[in-house]
Amino acid sequence: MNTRLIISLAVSAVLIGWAFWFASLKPSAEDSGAAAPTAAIVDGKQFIDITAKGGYSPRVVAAKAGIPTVLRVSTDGTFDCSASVVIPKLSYQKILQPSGTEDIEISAEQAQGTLQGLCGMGMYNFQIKFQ
Ligand SMILES: [Cu+2]
Repeated sequence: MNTRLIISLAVSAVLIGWAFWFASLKPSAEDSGAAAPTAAIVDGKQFIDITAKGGYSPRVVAAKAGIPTVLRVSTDGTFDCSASVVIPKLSYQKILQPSGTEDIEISAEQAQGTLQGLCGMGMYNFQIKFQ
């Protein structure tokens, strides 16, 4: 009887802790939009560089909407889950090499609004703001 109670208390403590942790992640994803680095445009094509290692940097990139874009994700000894990149809007999902670069093509039509990328677990994210 007692062990059951202890187990159920422990389980609810973990669940509550998890919910708080999740809730605390949301605002930090939004408020980093102030000083967003801007993507470089070379010969009508846009290049965005993001480094994946213990998260993504920069977290927010400002880009021009409606032009073909290459998202270049670099890894450098990345053995955490940020090497597992998911971009829901592009139906993109790939586990990158621990060190290297990966070019992800974004068509002019896809370069609209905010494009969000996540790690495989959804704990790290980055945003490309096409405007
Ligand atoms: Cu993760």
